Amino acid sequence: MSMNEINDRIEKAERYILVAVATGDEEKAWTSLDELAELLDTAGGETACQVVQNLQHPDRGTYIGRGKALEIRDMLEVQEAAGIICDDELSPSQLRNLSDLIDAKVLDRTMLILDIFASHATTREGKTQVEIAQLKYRYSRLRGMGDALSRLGAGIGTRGPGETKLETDRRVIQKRIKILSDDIEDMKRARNTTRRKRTSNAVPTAAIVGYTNAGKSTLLNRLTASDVLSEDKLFATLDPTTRTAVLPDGQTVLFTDTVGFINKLPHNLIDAFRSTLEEAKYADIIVQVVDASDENSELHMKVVRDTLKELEITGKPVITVWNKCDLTDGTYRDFEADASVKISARTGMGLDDFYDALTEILKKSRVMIDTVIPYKDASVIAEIRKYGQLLSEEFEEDGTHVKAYVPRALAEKRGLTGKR
Ligand SMILES: Nc1nc2c(ncn2[C@@H]2O[C@H](COP(=O)(O)OP(=O)(O)OP(=O)(O)O)[C@@H](O)[C@H]2O)c(=O)[nH]1
Ligand SMILES: [Mg+2]
Repeated sequence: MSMNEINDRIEKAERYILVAVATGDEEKAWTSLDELAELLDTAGGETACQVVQNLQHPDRGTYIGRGKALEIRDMLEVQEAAGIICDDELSPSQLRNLSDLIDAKVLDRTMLILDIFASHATTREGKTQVEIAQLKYRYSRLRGMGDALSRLGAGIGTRGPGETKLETDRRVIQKRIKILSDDIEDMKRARNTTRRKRTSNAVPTAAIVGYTNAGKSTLLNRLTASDVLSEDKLFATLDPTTRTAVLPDGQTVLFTDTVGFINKLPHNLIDAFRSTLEEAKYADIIVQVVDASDENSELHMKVVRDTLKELEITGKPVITVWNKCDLTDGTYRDFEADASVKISARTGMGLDDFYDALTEILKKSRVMIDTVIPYKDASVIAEIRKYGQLLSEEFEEDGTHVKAYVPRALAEKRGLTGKR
């Protein structure tokens, strides 16, 4: 291959002007634009410049207002930009009007996030979920906006999961959404079966949740000696991964790593990922990872709390883990959590505190048993050993006299009682 051919193959990064409307708090708009720039970087694009327009509310027809749109159109050439990316989800008419006004590519935050999800999805379930979200977004925007879509060419915002090409015919889209949704239902059934198997073992489960890039996968790897992909990119993880960890006191716990949350996470995506996030819904404990070194950690925690509420993942004990404390040494507390610890998943600092907090919470969800188990039920003792904490066992005439802490679920399943 000649050098020219090689150069042709290396796609030039697409450059975009990032645009936000501030409706009062301008600082917040700039912060959000910085995050949009990170998203663009993750998608392989480049930020040309950032623009904030102060308005009482986003313009219904053009998002930033006609005048500003024309101003930006004139900036495109100087900035060598392929188009603009708006920091909010545009309505179909905003998308169409803006696209006509600036006569270049127009993307929004949702399209960008969907694009990243599409390229990061690896499992069949993940790919299907992303494609549904993309198709739903397209479906509501196709009518009368062939132009805006064709301007996008083949770049960011048009990429489907894997090899699939994104469909542009409304009728075909509707059919495809139906097929994919049925597929998801099947996968969900399989997932439920696996989970039931797991819960019938009565092993406590903990879901690791948090803002994207907080260090969830790094923590999972640290706790369970695995090597789930972790990188300094947004949304490195899309599919939930469950691994076993053995705590210092010998007790087994299952940890599930989940997809990260982000401010203004597209609704279609939340819906699409509902089934994988059910792993968190059925967990006994929520481990919330926060990047303590990020100046926006408060906002991130609020987003995580709100998203969990929306997914109806509530009423569970929460351990808030302030991560990346190798980079910062402030005082961190979360008064809404049941426990709050400072750690570094990277260096291992503070892990003992984490284990202590976890053990303490697990104890509360465990019961003390003091009972005689007939010799023919020896397998129950094996279960206690595996999932609980055996304090003493004495061999008596009609069976083994056992004192132990066991998960409540196991006690109930085996009819183990507190008094002999
Ligand atoms: N300095 C420092 N960096 C960390 C720590 N934990 C994670 N990181 C880094 O933070 C980045 C993100 O880590 P991940 O574990 O991929 O984060 P995540 O929450 O799984 O992110 P997504 O899956 O993308 O939502 C990586 O570059 C990690 O190496 C830590 O304790 N200290
Ligand atoms: Mg991850």
